[in-house]
Amino acid sequence: PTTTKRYGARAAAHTNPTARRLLETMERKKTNLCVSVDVTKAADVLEVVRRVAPAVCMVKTHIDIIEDFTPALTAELARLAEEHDFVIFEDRKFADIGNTVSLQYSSGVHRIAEWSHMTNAHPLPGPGIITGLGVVGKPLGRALLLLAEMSSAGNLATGEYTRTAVRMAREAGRDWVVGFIAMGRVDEDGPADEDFLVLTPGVGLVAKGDKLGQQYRTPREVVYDSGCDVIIVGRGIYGVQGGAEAVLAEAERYRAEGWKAYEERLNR
Ligand code: S5P
Repeated sequence: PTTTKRYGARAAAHTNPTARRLLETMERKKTNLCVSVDVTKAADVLEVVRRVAPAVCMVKTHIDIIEDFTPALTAELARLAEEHDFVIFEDRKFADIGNTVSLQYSSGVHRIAEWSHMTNAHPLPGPGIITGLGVVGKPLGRALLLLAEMSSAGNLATGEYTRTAVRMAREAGRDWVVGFIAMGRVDEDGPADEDFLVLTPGVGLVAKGDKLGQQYRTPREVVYDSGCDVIIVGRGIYGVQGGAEAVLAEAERYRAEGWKAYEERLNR
């Protein structure tokens, strides 16, 4: 059902403020591209983000890989998100019991809940992980995604595991669990008025994979064939040869491909 609706129309009907903001941004900037900024120096993170900002609806971080982390980095990311109109997604992949994840989300050096609009969790520990993160994130208007599927070869998130993830999201409610990391429309069996976001990593226009099990599909395969909402691209963009200029050009190329596939999906 969601695959035939415009992002803007979906925004208007959504009850979660972060999901609404993301969908509005996608419509306004004409982009379903999330850039995954997996570099290990604060200055390099900010350089990539400043470059790709015009082309993205979302920036995804792994804050625990930064070697010179200080709160100034996340403050600047938050400022850039306002200036350039994108959502920040800390790809933390929480995977512990409710009490522990609520501490990991709110505290430590990174204080993820303070600056990251969206984060994600493995459904593995059961619904307590969703509740535990919700205690922290819900009052702040944040949003949670569940990892229902993964892009890497041999992963265990398939079949009944995936179906249970979707059921857990439905039971938690879309004012907190707004969607999934998945490779396709895992929510297809839902009612017509249901709206989950599907964000999909493992996207590349050149490489087919890496040496560690990552598997890539094109933006068209992900958005048109599989009906996903957001493409997540890391090394395909920040790893491109040719310096800073090339990074924006490559982001713009993925943005154009992803948007074209979305427009074609609407007119199918
Ligand atoms: O199943 C997954 C889930 C995620 S969030 N597969 C993934 O690759 N990711 C993340 O997406 C991964 O942690 C990395 O940050 C990004 C993909 O990076 P790329 O360089 O392979 O595009």
